[in-house]
Amino acid sequence: MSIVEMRGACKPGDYKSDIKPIWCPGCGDYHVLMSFTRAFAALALPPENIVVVSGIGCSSRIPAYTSCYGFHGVHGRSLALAAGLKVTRPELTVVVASGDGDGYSIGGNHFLHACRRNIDLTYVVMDNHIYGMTKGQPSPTTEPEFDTALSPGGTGLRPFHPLVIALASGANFIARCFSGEPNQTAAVLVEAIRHPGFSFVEILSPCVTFRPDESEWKNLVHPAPVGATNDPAKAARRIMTDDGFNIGILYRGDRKPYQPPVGQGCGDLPELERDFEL
Ligand SMILES: Cc1ncc(C[n+]2csc(CCOP(=O)(O)OP(=O)(O)O)c2C)c(N)n1
Ligand code: SF4
Ligand SMILES: [Mg+2]
Repeated sequence: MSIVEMRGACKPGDYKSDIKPIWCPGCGDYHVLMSFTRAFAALALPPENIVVVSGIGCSSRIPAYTSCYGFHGVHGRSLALAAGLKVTRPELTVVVASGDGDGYSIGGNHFLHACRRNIDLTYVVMDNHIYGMTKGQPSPTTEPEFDTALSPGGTGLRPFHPLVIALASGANFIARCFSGEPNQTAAVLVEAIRHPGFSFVEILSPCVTFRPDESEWKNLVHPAPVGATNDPAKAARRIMTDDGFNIGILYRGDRKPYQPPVGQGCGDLPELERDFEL
C-alpha cells in the first residue's frame, strides 16, 4: 500500500505484516496484536510514521507482525531504545511492547526512569505473570503460591505492582486492559497514544501453555467502577485497593512531557569524535 493510499480510510489489515505469528494457539497476544492494528487504523496513522519497539519474549515478537517500522531489541532494553528514538525523531509515534519478565524484571530499572522522564511514549506490557518464552519461570508478577517444578511450593515472594509503581514514578497515563476485549483495548490504546507524555498500558494477556489457570481471567475482569482521575493520590488509593482486574483508564496526568530541543543533544559530531581520540 502506498503512502498516498494510506491517507484515506485505514483498515486494521493495513497494519499487519505478511509474517504469520508463531505464538501458541490461544495465546492472548494474538488479541493484543489485533488491538494494535485496530488502534493504528482508528488513528489513521501511516505505518511508516509508527515505530513498534520491543525487547525479548513471546510478547516482544509483536513488531514483526505489524507493517510499521519495528525494532526487536535486546532483553529489557526496549524503553532505552524507544526514548532515544523519540527524543531525536519526535514526529514519530513510538509504541513500546514488552512482557512482565522483559519489562519488570531485567527492564525494571528502565521502567522507573521512563515514567520519571515522561517522554511521549506509549508503553504496553503484556502481562501473563510468567516467563512464557523460556518455559514458565516465575516473573515479578507471579503469585507467591504459584507452584510448578520450576518454583516448588511457590516463590513466597510478594508480587510487583506495576500500576502503582508507574504512578509513583511519574507516568502520565495509566490503564489496565484484558487481551480478550480487543475493541476495548484498542480504544484505550488510541487514548494512550494521543495522551502527551509517558502512557503505560498493562494488558492482562493469558499464557495458555504455562498458565492454563489464566483462562479464568475472562470471568474475573470487570470495568473499573469509576472513570479516570488526574489526582495521583486518588489514583493511588484506587489502584492499591482494587482486585487487580479493574479494566479501563485509571489515571490521566497533566505533566508536561520531556522533549529536549532536537539536534542539540550531542553537539558537534566531529568535536565529539575528537574528544574520544586515543
Ligand atoms: C540477557 C538475557 N537474559 C535472559 C534471556 C532469556 N529470556 C528470553 S525471554 C525471557 C523472559 C520473557 O518473559 P516475558 O517478558 O514475560 O515475555 P513472555 O514470553 O511471557 O511474553 C528471558 C528470561 C535473554 N534472552 N537475554
Ligand atoms: S508460551 Fe505462553 S506467552 Fe508464549 S506464545 Fe505460548 S501461550 Fe503465548
Ligand atoms: Mg510474561
